[in-house]
Amino acid sequence: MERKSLNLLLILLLLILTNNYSYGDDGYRLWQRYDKVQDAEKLKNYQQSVSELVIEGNSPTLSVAQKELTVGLTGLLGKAVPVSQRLTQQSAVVAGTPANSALIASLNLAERLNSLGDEGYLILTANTNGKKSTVIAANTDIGVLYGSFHFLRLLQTQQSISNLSIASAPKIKHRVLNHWDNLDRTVERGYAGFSLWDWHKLPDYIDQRYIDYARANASIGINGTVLTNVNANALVLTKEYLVKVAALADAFRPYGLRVYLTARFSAPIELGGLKTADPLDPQVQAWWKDKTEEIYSYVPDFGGFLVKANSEGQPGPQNYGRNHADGANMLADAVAPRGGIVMWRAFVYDDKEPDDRAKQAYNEFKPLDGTFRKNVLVQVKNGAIDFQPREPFHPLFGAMPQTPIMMEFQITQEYLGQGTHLAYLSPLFKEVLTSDTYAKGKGSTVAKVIDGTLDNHTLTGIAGVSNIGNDRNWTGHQFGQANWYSFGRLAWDHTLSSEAIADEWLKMTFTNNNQFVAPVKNMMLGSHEALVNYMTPLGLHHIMGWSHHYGPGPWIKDKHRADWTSVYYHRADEEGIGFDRTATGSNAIAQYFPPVQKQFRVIKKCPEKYLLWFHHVKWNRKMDSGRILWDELCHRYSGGVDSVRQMQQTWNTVQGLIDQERFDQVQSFLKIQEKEAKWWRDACLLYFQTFSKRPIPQDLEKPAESLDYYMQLDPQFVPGI
Ligand code: BDP
Repeated sequence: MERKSLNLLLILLLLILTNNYSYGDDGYRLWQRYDKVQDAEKLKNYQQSVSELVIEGNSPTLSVAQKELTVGLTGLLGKAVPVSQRLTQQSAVVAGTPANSALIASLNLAERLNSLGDEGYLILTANTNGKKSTVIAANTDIGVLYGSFHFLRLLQTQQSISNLSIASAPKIKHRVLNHWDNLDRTVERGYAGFSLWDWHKLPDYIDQRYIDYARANASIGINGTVLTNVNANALVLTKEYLVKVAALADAFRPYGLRVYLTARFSAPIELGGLKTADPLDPQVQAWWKDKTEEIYSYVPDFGGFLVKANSEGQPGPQNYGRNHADGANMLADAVAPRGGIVMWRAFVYDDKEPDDRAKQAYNEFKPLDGTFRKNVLVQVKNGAIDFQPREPFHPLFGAMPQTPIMMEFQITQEYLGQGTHLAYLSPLFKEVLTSDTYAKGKGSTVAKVIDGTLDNHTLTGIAGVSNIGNDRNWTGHQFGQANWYSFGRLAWDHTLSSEAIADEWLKMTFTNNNQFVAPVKNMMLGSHEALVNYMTPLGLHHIMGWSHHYGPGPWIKDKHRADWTSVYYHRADEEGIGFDRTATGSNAIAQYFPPVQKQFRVIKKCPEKYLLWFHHVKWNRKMDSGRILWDELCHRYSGGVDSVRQMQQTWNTVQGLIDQERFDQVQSFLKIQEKEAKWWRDACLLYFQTFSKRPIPQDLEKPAESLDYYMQLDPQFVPGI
């Protein structure tokens, strides 16, 4: 190489090394970045507090814990951290269980560890063999791994590690991602590329992504993954696919991540050649038992099945005159000998037009309380319609005390702007979890139903429909990562605040610089409400585009199912708007416990955020603001757009505080979000105006186009269908 080009190369290298942000960052590393701590004082303190890493014992999980700690600490401290099997220095990090580590055993932690179960851990500053150490102790290796991630988080978020006394254990047992991934790698309602699972190359090729996926999940305590779509393909239960499933399970196992599959109810017919899939038919039962045994022969710790049955055309026990419990129990019996579980979904509605779809799950499931096997969880969506931007909590929470009820949230933003809108979902999750069902009097929150404390269940679960795909940054939108993250953190501990979760996520994912963290956290915390305002304010719901659910479609009507149309839900007419779910209407309200009914029953008392969910309200009704309903609706829609513009401004102020690549992407996506927020506002207001026949208030921005224009928009090839 010529001297001149060598010089140029050196200068380039120097530039890269001296300026952290001159090269791009594509978001692949999620919140596990482990870059050197920037604050000099804290860095010094950490360097002094961590001299070596001592992990006694040996197991696949301990070795991934060791690897994570080594890579993490080396990166964060900017110096190599020696690993040792024996304690040699002051200020070591000692990780292990009393069973595999003499050092940990010598600390007599049994009493403190006892209450922490199989997955909990302690992080303590302790005296080990006369040396001051940081101890990560647990009953099991997986607890050690979880504790290791927690310890790394302390450094990533620049907290003190001097006098630690942390005890943590998950409040919910099964913390599961639901992938709606198809075997052809398309993802139903997925907006981040194709499925991570490269079935074609499995089992022989183990993509590093599988490992990084498992690491990310373990770092937030997610311990289960349902690999396949609830609209299931029976083929995944064939030998050809089971060997592939086994390869994924092997890759995930060290990280405590168990694999589950969706079971297509008609599989005994499709794969087994039987004439029926009747759950009470002995041959069908035997088929599932054999099939389950076969699955366990490939995946010895297979978690069990997730089932969507008799919903949206999926086969199920009702095809044979049986009920959901008959179906669930048959599968539960098949997996029970191996400790498996069945997650039976309550998202059901049949093909007859109901007087109110919101009532169907409750009507079908409540009478079955007490008839499910012990290893069945009924998985209930957070609201009774369908993952809308905002829904009141599902009335099934608290209504089936004898049955473990599992929460299903949707992390992927099917109804919340899909791939490009920044909507931080922790506030939505928290709003549902903290709702009071009054099932056993005041304080019977949804969280207590699902963590088992309300009705004394030890089998507990929470699921999140994944937003992960093979996009380099995993979730399409950089801020989609925050929703995956917050789902995991809340699944572990639902008492965490949205603010605390956003704070740690931002620090780990971007920077600890408060000039960045403070405004962006604020922006995140308001983002869900902003979206509700520009899409479905005041309790409106299900008014999006037909089938792909992209963009506004309040005019959707006359389709083959009324309860898939928008007019069925908003019921706008010349008098007013909203779905009367009180006694004068569908009376869905009666499915709630009386104190909840009381909150929603009369228009005057009903919180405005749920108003049009429960009531048909006159256009000229006075609202809390003093405006009439129509004007309030206009203000909400406009306010939503304004909030997005505010988000754009906030984001523009942080340029230069983080890498340019992620900054640019978020900035571009916010532009799309603003464009689409306006689209929602203009289309909805123009359409509803045909009923209200009132002007849009003077002080508000006027729609850019005509109603016809919006109604004729017909986006093609929307992802995720
Ligand atoms: C709806 C989705 C559909 C899912 C269904 C479900 O549009 O793709 O299959 O939920 O949860 O919201 O089963």
